[in-house]
Amino acid sequence: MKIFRNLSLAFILFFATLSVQAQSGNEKTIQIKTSAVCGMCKKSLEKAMAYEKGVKKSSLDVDSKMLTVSFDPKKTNEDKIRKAVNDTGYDADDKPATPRAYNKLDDCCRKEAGAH
Ligand SMILES: [Cu+2]
Repeated sequence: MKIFRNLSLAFILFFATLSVQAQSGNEKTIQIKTSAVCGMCKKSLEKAMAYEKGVKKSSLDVDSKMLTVSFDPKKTNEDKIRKAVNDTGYDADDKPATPRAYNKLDDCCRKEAGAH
């Protein structure tokens, strides 16, 4: 009977792989390390992402500063999303914030402010 269990496991794996592939066709999820420091940063970044073309959903974890973004690869790409993060005033991985946007941030949201 063991072979049947292995077979059904193989089927489950097969269909799981299929569904992952179907999803990756029109949605991609990336993580971007940002310079966000507080809940206000979270709101501004998630709002900026909501207005960004091709972005389906986004979520920032303030503690780790990681911004998770799901997007449609046909409509946008990772560089455009990082640029949008920069234009909101935050670093995105190795790309620094756009100075003009950064200067518009509230004092508490600037990276020099540190955690609070
Ligand atoms: Cu902030």
